[in-house]
Amino acid sequence: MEEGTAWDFYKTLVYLLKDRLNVGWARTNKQYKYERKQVYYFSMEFLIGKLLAYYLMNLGLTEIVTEGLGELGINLQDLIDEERDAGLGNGGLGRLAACFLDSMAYLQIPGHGNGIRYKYGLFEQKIEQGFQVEVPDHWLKNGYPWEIRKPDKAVIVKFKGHLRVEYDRDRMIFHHENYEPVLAVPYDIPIVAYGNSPNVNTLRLWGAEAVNEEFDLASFNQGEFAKALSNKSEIEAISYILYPQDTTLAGQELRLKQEYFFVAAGLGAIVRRYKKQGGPIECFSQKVSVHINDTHPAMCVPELMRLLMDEEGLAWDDAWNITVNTLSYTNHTLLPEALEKWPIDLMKCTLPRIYLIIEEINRRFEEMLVSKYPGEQKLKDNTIILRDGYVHMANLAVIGCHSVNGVAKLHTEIVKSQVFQGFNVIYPDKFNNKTNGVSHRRFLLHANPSLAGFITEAIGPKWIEDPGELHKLLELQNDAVFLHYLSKAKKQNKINFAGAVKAKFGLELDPSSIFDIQVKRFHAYKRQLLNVLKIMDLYNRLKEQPRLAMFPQTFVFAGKAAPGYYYAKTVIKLINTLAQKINNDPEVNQLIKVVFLENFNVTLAEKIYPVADISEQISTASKEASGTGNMKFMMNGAITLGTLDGATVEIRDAVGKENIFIFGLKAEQVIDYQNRGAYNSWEEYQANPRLKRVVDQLINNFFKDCGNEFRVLYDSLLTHNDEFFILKDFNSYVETAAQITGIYLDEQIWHKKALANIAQSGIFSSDRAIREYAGAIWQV
Ligand code: B1H
Repeated sequence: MEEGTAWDFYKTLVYLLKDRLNVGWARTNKQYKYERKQVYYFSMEFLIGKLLAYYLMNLGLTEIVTEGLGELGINLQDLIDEERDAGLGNGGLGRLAACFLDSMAYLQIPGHGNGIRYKYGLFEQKIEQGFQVEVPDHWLKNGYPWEIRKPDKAVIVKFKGHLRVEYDRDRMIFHHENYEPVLAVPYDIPIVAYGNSPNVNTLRLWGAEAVNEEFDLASFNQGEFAKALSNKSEIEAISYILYPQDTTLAGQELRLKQEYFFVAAGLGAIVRRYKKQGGPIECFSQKVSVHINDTHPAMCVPELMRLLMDEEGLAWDDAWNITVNTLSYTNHTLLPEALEKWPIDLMKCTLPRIYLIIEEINRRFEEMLVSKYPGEQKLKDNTIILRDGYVHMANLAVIGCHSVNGVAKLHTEIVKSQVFQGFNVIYPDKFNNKTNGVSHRRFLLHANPSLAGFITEAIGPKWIEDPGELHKLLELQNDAVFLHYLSKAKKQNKINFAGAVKAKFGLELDPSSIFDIQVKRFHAYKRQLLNVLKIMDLYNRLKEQPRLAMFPQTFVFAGKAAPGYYYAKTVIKLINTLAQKINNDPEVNQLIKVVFLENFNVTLAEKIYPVADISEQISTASKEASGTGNMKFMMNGAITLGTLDGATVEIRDAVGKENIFIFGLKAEQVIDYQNRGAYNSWEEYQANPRLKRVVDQLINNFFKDCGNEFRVLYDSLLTHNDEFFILKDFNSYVETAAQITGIYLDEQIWHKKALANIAQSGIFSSDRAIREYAGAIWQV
């Protein structure tokens, strides 16, 4: 290979591909142009990861490109490695949005993504001396060849300023004056579906810029003109960085601006496009669906009202009907710290017109309550938008959307019976369930080619387009040869993975050990700490009985903690400290190993799911809305060790209880304990010597030189009464973990269970989820 770096070649290859895609992209857009209803998926996060290798596979070009490059002395894999992993999301919510785009393109639904082009994605995680260290993710540094900047489609978004009201007979006209204009510039990324003549859909990400000379400044007056060119850095800060809190809100002004920024830019462009195509505004909701991914884009409600009234001249009631019929909302969490609320004063000053509309929505809603549910104070407190000095965004979303869905059956039930209990009385028909799904083409076909190859050999390639076909694998449950292939694929994946870990971290993994894996964001409710206590207990027992009969096990962890989340970061440190201790202890390290893999992202995830034997899904029941990692593991033939939480309940229903290992409190028990205040963690601790020992080891110099480092964890369990029932579930977890590893001794039985998991995973494809959204919510 001469001249040019791998990066140059990578970029050239992407440009060539984009050229080739342009025909399909234009054709898709044209096809979508007339008549058909358009779906816009609004999300603060799109965790798309790397695209090149996946798109080559989707286009059926991998082989020919490999050969062609080979003739030039270039290795395709080297170019694939050059791509930056686009980490514009925190975790499940962002990756779900990416899988949904994938499936919409595949199903030929005119589905467009709408989000923010963050200059910095989710931080990169380094582990130094066992601690998480955050490094900025400057992913755009060398440019991003997949995106296409569209300056001609830029729009102005207005912040702050004040309103001047003018009366035109019975109509009020609002003039937004002295505002701070921000230029929203769209960057389009192609979403390339699998297949012969694939659709190419679009992910549109908006970047914030100071209004510049290129833009039509004629539309500004003198004062605005000066302002338009000033505070450049303050303006560009809007699309500077993704907030790294998963399931915790960041109540800052900048975050509020981010939310309004991509909502206003996106909706503005949609209305403009609709009108350009000659659509009468009265029919808008018949031709456009806007879906909001959690409440982060909930300002779609007042912003669409503003567009329809202030810009299109509609009256309130007509605008309201169109708005509600256009919008739909997915709730992704019930954790109180994640339910968005904005201080009224902040919103009033940052978005004066939007606030005014919210106030009017709230006023009319209260009026309805008074006439339909007189005197029902509890109902009112539970549902009104403006309360205690805050704007409650979930209430705004429920009132302003025609559909509200949860992301797993259990979650939807809890949504209806707890958080939105009041709304379920007022609008019972709005609520529905859409269990999450994941792209089986990305996380099985692409991520695990050896397993995918054996599947295709056995049942043909139809499963790629129709994952329900995976059912056919059930006929092979007693086919020793096929079970052997399954085992072979897993083993080979593990060998390759161990090689990569050895090369990168110098750590020796045993590919014939059981790979027991927990990868996800670090959060108290996900209970990585419970897993650690289990491993500590195993260590203790091995030290006491070195001949303890057990199959060798490798415990793998990966995931990021929010930079300000002290508890979660301490759990990461604990895992690394435990890993040091165990991996360097010759008395146990032939039997158990602990690994923390740094910087969990989509790229690493694709390598991890295919090597898992055991999938740890151990959240406190009722806390994990759905989970999607659970589905990715299952598809790759891992067996779940988990609680009955989120979509894991549905995984159990699909595979049957003999093919999954369930332990712990059920959601209703957790909720009941909480309601009665009846849990006492101290009693659990006192009653169980094995448990008491591991808890004490957090603070008694079991970890040398760690001082009081893990005291915060100890205190959370005892002083603060173990909010997430770790001690309560410890016993059944340890027992169930022992059962599952016991099964591994018989390969045949194990792989039969693995096969059942793969075979039943079709319903967890995002194709199924998107079909449900398209049919029941978007009506496309
Ligand atoms: C999920 C979030 C989330 N739920 C706030 N909520 C955020 C909330 O930046 N923020 O402010 C970011 C993310 N993420 C996850 O969504 C759930 O915890 C998972 O259980 C679920 O599978 C996933 C997709 O539905």
